[in-house]
Amino acid sequence: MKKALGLFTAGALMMALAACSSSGTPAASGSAAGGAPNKALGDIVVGFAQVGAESGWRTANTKDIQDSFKAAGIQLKFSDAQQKQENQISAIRSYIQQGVDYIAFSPVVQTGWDAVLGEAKAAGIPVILTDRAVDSKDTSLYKTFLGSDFVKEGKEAGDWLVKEYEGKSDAVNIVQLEGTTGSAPAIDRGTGFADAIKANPNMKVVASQTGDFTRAGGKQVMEAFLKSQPKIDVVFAQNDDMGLGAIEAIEAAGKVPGKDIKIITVDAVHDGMQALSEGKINFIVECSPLLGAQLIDIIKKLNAGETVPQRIVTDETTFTQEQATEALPNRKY
Ligand code: GYE
Repeated sequence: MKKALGLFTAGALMMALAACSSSGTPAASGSAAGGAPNKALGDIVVGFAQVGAESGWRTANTKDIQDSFKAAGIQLKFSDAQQKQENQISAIRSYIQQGVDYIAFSPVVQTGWDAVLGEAKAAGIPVILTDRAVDSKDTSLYKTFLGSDFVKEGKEAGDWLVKEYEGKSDAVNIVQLEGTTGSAPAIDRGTGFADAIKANPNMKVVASQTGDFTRAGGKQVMEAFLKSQPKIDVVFAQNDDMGLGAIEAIEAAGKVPGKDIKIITVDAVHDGMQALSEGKINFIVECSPLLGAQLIDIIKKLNAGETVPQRIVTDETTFTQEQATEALPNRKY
């Protein structure tokens, strides 16, 4: 026992010496016991590298994050990458150079982050993934991934469709408007949807193309589909904005959205819910953009030296037309 105690004391002494030699004085870094930064909230600086402003979801997400930081009194440096990975990487490098305390970002695509995340790790800056995932094998490159289960969202969209056509064996021709190519939500929603309908040979995705999660993109791709496809029964738009663009294209082609062509979308932002309650969209799977409060919670925990789970999944629901009409007055975004 005595020997073990001696070893412990020697170890503690060595750690104290190491702290001394790296920073001059042991307390210079402000680190408390256990390595927790324990900074006053007002002294914490977080760099947030946002994807862009491509959709209603993104606008709501940006506002919620900015409002949550203001309310918590934590400093926020915010950048908009205009949907370009290279811009996000530069923003993250600049946050590293400025020596922020934490970096949070929503990766526009899944691949290609190992180098810059390695730089953040080497600089000792914890990274929090919000909303979208990266495909890095080394999970020590980030503290946690806070966001939705996109496979589940795609699956719920497909499940609704299967139920809608239950007992019918006529061909159901589906066109899919994909989100940003290579992004986690586009990949995963596509996977979940395909999985849900695969047991029904009469249901076929006859065309699938990216509309980049924008209204203009959704409209343009839908116009092309309406010209090239002889019969379209259903549109699966991987977000509301592309679905809203598709509605414009369908109406311009003299058809009735929601009736002649059924529409399923993901997000449940205000304009999507409005179109759902008007009968122009048939079903929406919710994806909550309100991640700000949870992000603040994670930062507070890390600041206090607590651990956070590697994956935090947001709670979500789905909406039929009747449910949208009921929910609309109380929606926050
Ligand atoms: O569904 C879409 C946005 O990453 C969950 O990105 C987000 C998606 C959202 O552009 O509208």
